[in-house]
Amino acid sequence: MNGIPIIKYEACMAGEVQKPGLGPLHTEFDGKGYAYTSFFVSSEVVKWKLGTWEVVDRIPTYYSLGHLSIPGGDSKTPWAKYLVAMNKITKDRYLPTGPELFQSAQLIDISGDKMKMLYDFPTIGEPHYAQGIAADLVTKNQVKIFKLEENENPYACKQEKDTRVERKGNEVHVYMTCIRSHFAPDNIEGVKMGDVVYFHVTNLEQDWDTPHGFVIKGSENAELLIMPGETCTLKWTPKQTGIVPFYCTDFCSALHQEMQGYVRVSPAGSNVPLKWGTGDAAPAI
Ligand SMILES: [Cu+2]
Repeated sequence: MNGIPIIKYEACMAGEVQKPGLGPLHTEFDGKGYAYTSFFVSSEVVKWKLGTWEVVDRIPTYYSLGHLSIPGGDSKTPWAKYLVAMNKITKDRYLPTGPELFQSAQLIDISGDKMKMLYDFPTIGEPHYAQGIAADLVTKNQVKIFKLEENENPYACKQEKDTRVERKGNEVHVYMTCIRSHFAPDNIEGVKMGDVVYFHVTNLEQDWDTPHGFVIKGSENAELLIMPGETCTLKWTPKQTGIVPFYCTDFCSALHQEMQGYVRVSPAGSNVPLKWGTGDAAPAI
């Protein structure tokens, strides 16, 4: 049809499971010769054998079972110990939460001949074709930090003493660092109305799970979330004169709340020179 070949149903059918249940929805395989099909209308998982097409086991689930997931179930070698049944509706199962109630997922042991219900838990939605994989595929390959010495971002600042603020016409470039629990510089003046400010922020941390956030009050586009060893840039156009705070937006330590600083914005055409620093070196404001 329209150039697409249509294969006859009988020509591609290996077998048919007779009267397995109502509303077959999704089938996953265990790599041991069995298939598991979810039944949307009769709310059950049905296990059947490839080749003989006979039903060998069935287990009820909560209402309107949708998709199933066997970790690795779409590969040649599934980790076929568990199956997760994802249900679309779970009336009366959990505490009321307003007009919409939670859906649920159920963990089923499929390691033996008989399926065993192990656990059920509330969840949101019913993911279609959700995949599970063995944890060590992720844990042994995960990135924990970006090495600072390999940071080739042209706006990177790899040590605090190199932080600076540079003017190029009406562009102001702030080369900034962050580390628990301060920004450098954290006091900046000499920015004027009509300037466009670029904050190039390098996270100096080389520890796992120590991102820092960066945003300035009135920022209209985004905030930054900077991973250890990474440099990110935020563009900001001041809207009015005065003192404008910037701050870390990602909880990073007990002193996270102190992780902030200020930019003084002067009137257009004023001759306030660029100054920057931290602590004692900060310009008086
Ligand atoms: Cu913080």
